[in-house]
Amino acid sequence: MKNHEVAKILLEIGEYLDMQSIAFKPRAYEKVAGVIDGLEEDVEQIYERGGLKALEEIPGVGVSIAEKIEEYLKTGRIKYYEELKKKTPVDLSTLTQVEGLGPKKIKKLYEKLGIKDLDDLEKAAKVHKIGSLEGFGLKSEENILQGIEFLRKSGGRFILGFAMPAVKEIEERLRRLKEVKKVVVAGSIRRKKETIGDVDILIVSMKPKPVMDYFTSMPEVINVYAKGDTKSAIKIKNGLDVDLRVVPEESFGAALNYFTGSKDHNVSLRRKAMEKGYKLNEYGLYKIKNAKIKNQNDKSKIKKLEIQIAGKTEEDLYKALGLDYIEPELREMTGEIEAAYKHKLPKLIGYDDLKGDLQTQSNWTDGANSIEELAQAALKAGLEYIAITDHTKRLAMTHGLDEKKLRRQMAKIDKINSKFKIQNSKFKILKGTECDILKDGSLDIDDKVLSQLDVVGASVHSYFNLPKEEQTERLVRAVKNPHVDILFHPTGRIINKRQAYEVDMDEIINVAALTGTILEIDALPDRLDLKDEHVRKCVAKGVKLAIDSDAHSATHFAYLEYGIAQARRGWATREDIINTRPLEKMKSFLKNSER
Ligand code: DGT
Ligand code: CA
Ligand code: CA
Ligand code: ZN
Repeated sequence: MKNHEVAKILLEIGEYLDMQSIAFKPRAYEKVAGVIDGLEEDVEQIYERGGLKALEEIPGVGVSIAEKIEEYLKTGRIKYYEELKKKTPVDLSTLTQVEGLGPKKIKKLYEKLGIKDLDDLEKAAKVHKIGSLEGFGLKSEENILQGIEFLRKSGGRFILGFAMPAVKEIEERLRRLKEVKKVVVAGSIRRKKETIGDVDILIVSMKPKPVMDYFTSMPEVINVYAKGDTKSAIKIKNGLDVDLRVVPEESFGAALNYFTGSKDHNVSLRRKAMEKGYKLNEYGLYKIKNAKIKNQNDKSKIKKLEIQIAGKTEEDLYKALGLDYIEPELREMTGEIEAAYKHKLPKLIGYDDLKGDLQTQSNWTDGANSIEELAQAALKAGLEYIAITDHTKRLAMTHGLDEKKLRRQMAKIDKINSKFKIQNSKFKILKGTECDILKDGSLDIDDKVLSQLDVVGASVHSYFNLPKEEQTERLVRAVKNPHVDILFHPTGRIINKRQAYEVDMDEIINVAALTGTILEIDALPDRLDLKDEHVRKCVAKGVKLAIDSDAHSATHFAYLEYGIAQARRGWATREDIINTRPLEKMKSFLKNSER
């Protein structure tokens, strides 16, 4: 289908004409572009069917535009467009997406400052070259910078945990519509990938029209790409694209499976189906039968009949393919299909399995809440214990604790714990630390105090750029330290912001296997450090893991869900995660692992 490419070029021609302050014509091009983008039939087919004449029958298309479309269909280019582009060689389609920038302004920015693309624009705005330009001003410079940030964000991938509140809200609202029978969010969201490209929602509905009307006119919609009876696509205010598809009830499982992906997993399932002589698509799993059919002349013909044998649910689909059910988090083509065939898939840790949280920061350092408030919130979130692990003194900007303050905090925790006991609650606060790992791998707090704590976590917050060998040695030394129970956020990455430091994770995992040191999955949505592949290696080597919220506020316990998702993506079971154990069992595990 060539409609979109053609429309895009026509739109740009209009914009180039607008730059030259030509009257009326730009608007005509813009309109035609809109019409062609919305055509049901492919312009190429229209042209093949009736030539120039047929093109001219498209509303708004005159001879001159028809000839340009013909030229494009024949040669793949439009000379007129290329000449316009040569005169003002800028990345027009991107620049016009920046709020407040129209063709005329873009022309001025090019002529006065040589700005051709988003990077140029950002550089110029940052050094205030734009604010002093006639017709711009400081306010519009600021708007431009904000527009760029927004664009960059929406162009890139979104962090799952940060995008989910908006997604859940839409899902809930759809669920409440009386015309909607079933709603489920599929795609990378269902697989719980760290980052998502867009949102894929499936619904079952007997009356899709009002659902689509509602969906495309929700208050957060800023663009409607498509609206139809079975498929609509929108962009919402935060930059996320959301696809909505209506699927038939009897195909629901097959559609859910198809739109959950991953693509590679789908391809492999389809191959599996073919090996069995079946056919799999997003409507179902089909057996193909040859049937004799008589035509009008009473001659019999062989016709292939497709009979649906599965696909109403995902479970029946996997079963019919001879596979155990594969959880969405595993559908990344890393051996899950073979394991499902051999009944060797792990029983993954469940979303309700955590009993405690071993990394939280209070307002003794950079957390927002008091120890007590954190404990209350954790209790409410269904946990039985948390460790308070405030930063240590080297992290001066967080007011990190020294030995003296740590001792005071321990006394305070004892007090709060006895209060919990008085209230007849079994909830327990553990004394802990997120002890800073110094440049040479030694720790920031003396051994005597460390030995009095219930949970010693250690982590790197400085010297991210050491050579790989040195960084690895530094971490190995910390892992080998007999006081260290858990290595917190082991690679230090922050998704979309900071690369992991250079470190040999295989070596760290090997050493942790020997020392019995626990590695952490940090559940903050932009950390999720360890990555799934690291988790999987830990599981394979018997290295135990902790899933911690790294809470800096009482609301952050909700993020534990994403840490669990990460563990599941790494094929971890409940036994692999130490804080699935009740308090006493978890504590005795920590003691035993002490060397
Ligand atoms: P994303 O959006 O980049 O985070 O990743 P996904 O996995 O959500 O991908 P998306 O939104 O492009 O498509 C949703 C699912 O639809 C995808 O996981 C698998 C299925 N799908 C899409 N295109 C194809 C395709 O060309 N072939 C197959 N087999 N499946 C596809
Ligand atoms: Ca998607
Ligand atoms: Ca999609
Ligand atoms: Zn930290």
